[in-house]
Amino acid sequence: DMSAEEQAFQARIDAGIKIEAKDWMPEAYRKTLIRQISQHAHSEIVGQLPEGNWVTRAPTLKRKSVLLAKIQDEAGHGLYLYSAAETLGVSRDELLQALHAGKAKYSSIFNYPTLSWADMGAIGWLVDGSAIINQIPLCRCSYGPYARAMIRVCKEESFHARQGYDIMMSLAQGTPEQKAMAQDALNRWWWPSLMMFGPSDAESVNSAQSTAWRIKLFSNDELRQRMVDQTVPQAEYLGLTIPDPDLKWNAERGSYDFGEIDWSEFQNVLKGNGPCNRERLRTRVKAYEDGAWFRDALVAHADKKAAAKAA
Ligand code: FAQ
Repeated sequence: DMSAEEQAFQARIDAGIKIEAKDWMPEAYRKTLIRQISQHAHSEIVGQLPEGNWVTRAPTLKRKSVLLAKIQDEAGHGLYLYSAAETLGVSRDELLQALHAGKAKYSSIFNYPTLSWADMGAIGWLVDGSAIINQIPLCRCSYGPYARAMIRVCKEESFHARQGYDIMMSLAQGTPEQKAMAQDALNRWWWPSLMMFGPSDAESVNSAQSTAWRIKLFSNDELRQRMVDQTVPQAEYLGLTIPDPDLKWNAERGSYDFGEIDWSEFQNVLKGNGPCNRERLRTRVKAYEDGAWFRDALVAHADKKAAAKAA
């Protein structure tokens, strides 16, 4: 049973009116958004680490500057999203504490290792490609600050996806060894990329309410299907093979059928037992601790300025 306030709120959502930070909202709506936006922010921040691994080994100066720019964009997205979460009344410190304590989630995809340069191509192509498919609808979600943040984020993500595909093109058209590297990266990143969209609709506990609130405009499975349909022709153009023997065009549906995802692997990564979970968290905690002197200095400087002004 909805209260009169809740009914009015739902009516605004149904009418496509954006909810702003100072508007009344149900506590559960606030909580859901804090959960999703902070997970998204943490994903951007932790998501810098797999690529950071290759900055010093990029094959050319140009590749290195493009990769650096991409990783800096991700830092920007993270900060942008933490600010969006803060509009809901949570502090950045609380959010970071939850991440560092291993309580907050971030995308499963960033718990996989980057073993070769080709992984920089596969991440841009498949991971940023999936992120765009998931985030374009979020530009129209009901919460104004999140929706507006997504517009800029999506523009930058499409540059990221293209730089990844460009790396894949160079490798796929290169020597047999380079082409094999590209294939190996596709083999390792394909299934984890499909897992980015979350559990199947049947298992997605948050979907019904998030859809009613227009935080989700498409289901996990719908977006996952969109990713497969978009990516298969791109793999064909590269001359690479998607590692799924069950992948097959379904003329009746006008979509590709694809094999079953290994959901036990997904659950295992969510529980903290993926190949890199511990290393990722350790790296973030160390970065935070190593930055303590700088945060202290900022506060000391601000205090000094305030004291001088008061005097
Ligand atoms: N990993 O009921 P649902 C990027 C959790 S892109 C970890 O379906 P919901 C760009 C889920 O939180 C990546 N956990 O949940 C980049 C929930 O647990 P909870 C970030 C996952 O929220 C590229 C539980 O499973 N993008 O960073 C995952 O309705 C390259 C049940 O699931 C976003 O966050 C997963 N893959 O739908 C950066 C986009 N999937 O919270 C660097 C915004 C599900 O109840 C380099 N987020 N879970 O404890 C969303 O659209 C949604 O939150 C979904 C999940 C679709 C991810």
